[in-house]
Amino acid sequence: MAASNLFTALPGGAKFPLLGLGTWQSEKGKVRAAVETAIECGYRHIDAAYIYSNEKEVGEGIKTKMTDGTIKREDLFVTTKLWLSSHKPDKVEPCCRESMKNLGLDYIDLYLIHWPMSLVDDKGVFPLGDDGMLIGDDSIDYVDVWKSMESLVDKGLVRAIGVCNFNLSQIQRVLDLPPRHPIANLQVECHPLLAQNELIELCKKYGITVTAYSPLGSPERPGIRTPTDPVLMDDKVVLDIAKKRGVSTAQVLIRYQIQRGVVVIPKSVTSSRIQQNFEALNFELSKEEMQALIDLNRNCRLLDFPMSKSLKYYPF
Ligand code: NDP
Ligand code: 1BO
Repeated sequence: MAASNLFTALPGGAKFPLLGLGTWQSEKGKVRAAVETAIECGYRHIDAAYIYSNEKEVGEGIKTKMTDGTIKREDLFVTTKLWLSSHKPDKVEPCCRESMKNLGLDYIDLYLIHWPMSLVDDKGVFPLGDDGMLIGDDSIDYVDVWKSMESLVDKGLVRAIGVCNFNLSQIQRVLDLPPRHPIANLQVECHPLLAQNELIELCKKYGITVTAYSPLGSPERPGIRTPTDPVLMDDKVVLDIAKKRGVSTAQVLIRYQIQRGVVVIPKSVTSSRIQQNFEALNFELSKEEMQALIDLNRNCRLLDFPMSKSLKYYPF
């Protein structure tokens, strides 16, 4: 049976596909084909970011599939993200416009603040000090960045806005602003070892959709590994469910999010995996299997962006 997309809804009612293709660390020479394969399989949601430095190639993949008639612009949901060195009020719109140009799009479906911290804007996109830590601009408050994001909606450049990597109190501060445009989405690391129950509960209360990043445990994530680091796709509980069902552990991890109503964006540049991951839309985990995955939660964060730990507003 061919898989077909499932959707959640953004606050304004726009359809938001529960499964999307991640593109962080997708090599420039591979990501165009990955996007094309994904769209051919049925994906209608692509997750990009300015800092991934591959938006242009992502855009080429999108363009090919629009030109050959596989999709129309309105069939596709594209997310991208504002980088931290573009948080000043006069830098937000240019960064957004650059992403639009890179992607070849005249609007973005969902534009996210990538992190709550800000970086200085005169030393490149990754300004590192002698201590190897990122150089922040502590004069910028993410609440003001949010206000700049709202003006992008007013101008029609983006359809919805949201945040990534904000903690509970940071989300609450944005919610406490006089109502203008809603927080449409929170994108955070999320998988059975880091279920994010509190954040999801808060988001549910305020109608904010949640996207799970690194849903497969991000095996390519940068940083030093120790032998005790968990390998999510090799977890025994996940393996047992996969074996019993005749699916892959990646499919179990993707399906777990879909059944929680959480949007999920596994990254792959491998055609067979892109297809396989999409087929997670095709089966259902039982109540007992879901409970076994829920019971794995131990607040284990795999990505903590260590070189930003000394910055004001570091969220974790
Ligand atoms: P994932 O958890 O999605 O894991 C991706 C890795 O798993 C790649 O190495 C990929 O290999 C491999 N893989 C994919 N499918 C399968 C499969 N079926 N079987 C075995 N291996 C598989 O990691 P990411 O950290 O990339 O997270 C996903 C996306 O979330 C990112 O790409 C990005 O779009 C977003 N993200 C956002 C962040 C934020 O701060 N907002 C932070 C981190 C991620 P291969 O490609 O070689 O097939
Ligand atoms: C620093 C970028 C993390 C992936 O979104």
